[in-house]
Amino acid sequence: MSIASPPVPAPAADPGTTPDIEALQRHFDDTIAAEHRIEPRDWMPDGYRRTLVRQIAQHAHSEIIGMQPEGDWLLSAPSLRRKAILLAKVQDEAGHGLYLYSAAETLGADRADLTDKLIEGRQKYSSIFNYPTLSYADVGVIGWLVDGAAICNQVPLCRSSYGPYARAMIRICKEESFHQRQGYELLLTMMRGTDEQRAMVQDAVDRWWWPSLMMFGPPDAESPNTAQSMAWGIKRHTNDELRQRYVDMTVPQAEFLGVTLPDPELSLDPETGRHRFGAIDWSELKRVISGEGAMNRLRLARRRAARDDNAWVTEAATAYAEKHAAEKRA
Ligand code: FAQ
Repeated sequence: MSIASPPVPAPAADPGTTPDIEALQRHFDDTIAAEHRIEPRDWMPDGYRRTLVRQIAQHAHSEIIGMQPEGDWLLSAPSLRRKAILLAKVQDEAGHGLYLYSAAETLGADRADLTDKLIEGRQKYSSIFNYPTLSYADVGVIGWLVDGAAICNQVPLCRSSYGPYARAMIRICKEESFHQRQGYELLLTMMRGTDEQRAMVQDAVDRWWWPSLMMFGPPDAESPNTAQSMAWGIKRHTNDELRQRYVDMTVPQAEFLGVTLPDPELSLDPETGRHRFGAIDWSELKRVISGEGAMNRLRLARRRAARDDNAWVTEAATAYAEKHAAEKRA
């Protein structure tokens, strides 16, 4: 299904008259119902704007904080080839963060303010990045499972009703697809290696499987935002639908790889063709989201240091831009 820009312009109020909010709301509702995109210039309800800023900012923060777990292995990559691949991947995540902060800026958010909110714990980032990377197999498993979950979640966002977000997601998903393949290729290489390498991969899968299922968010019955976000066309599927899709996609990949997913209840339901899986420990997700995961403090401390240590770059760039703007005006 494609989403086009609205063919009919929103009703404009004559200068000096009070805008007709009901007409604007009707036009917004019609645009959403027709599966057309909302663009930055369009009128939108405050709740729609707030929800988008919340989700896009959280997504951007996740990409930037998400550079850390794999970034920890840049200096210890086992070969020049692996280092070059990992460098490219981590750099891509920075790019994703930038596209997403830019999308948030089209809604009137200020990027520096969003970063402050992240550092002060007033905005979230994905729970998955609060786990440590203990061996190089973790780099492969992050590519396979974490990027795999991210793709599952993000491909439908390419059809999100907000134009700048949807367009950013198209490019991000293409790059995430490369990320997943490099992770899977790394794991295939290790699985064809020594017993010790195979054990490293299995250990990493054991640690990352359940947290990757939690990336999709709380179960639908406990997800306060899903219903409204779906009505607005921001989200296209519920958390549980996407989690199920991810399990169904990943089980055959695990079999091909030769690893065991750490869930004794995992089984194929022959009637539905879908996989049943065991109960997720939701108390762990709550704990990690509330800042008590193994790596929360370190992740935010590093982000804070990066902001503070590099403030002079922002100041210099701002002064340079102001100087040139003044010269132009003169
Ligand atoms: N972690 O009502 P819902 C990546 C919060 S990028 C932390 O279901 P919603 C790429 C949620 O914000 C990964 N918090 O919320 C990469 C809400 O709190 P709030 C990030 C979570 O928004 C790979 C509350 O719980 N992807 O991996 C989590 O409708 C490798 C209630 O939840 C995105 O952000 C969680 N897992 O659905 C980078 C995708 N789950 O804000 C580097 C876009 C829920 O009300 C290396 N986001 N919460 O205070 C989404 O699709 C949605 O926002 C969901 C949550 C599905 C994450």
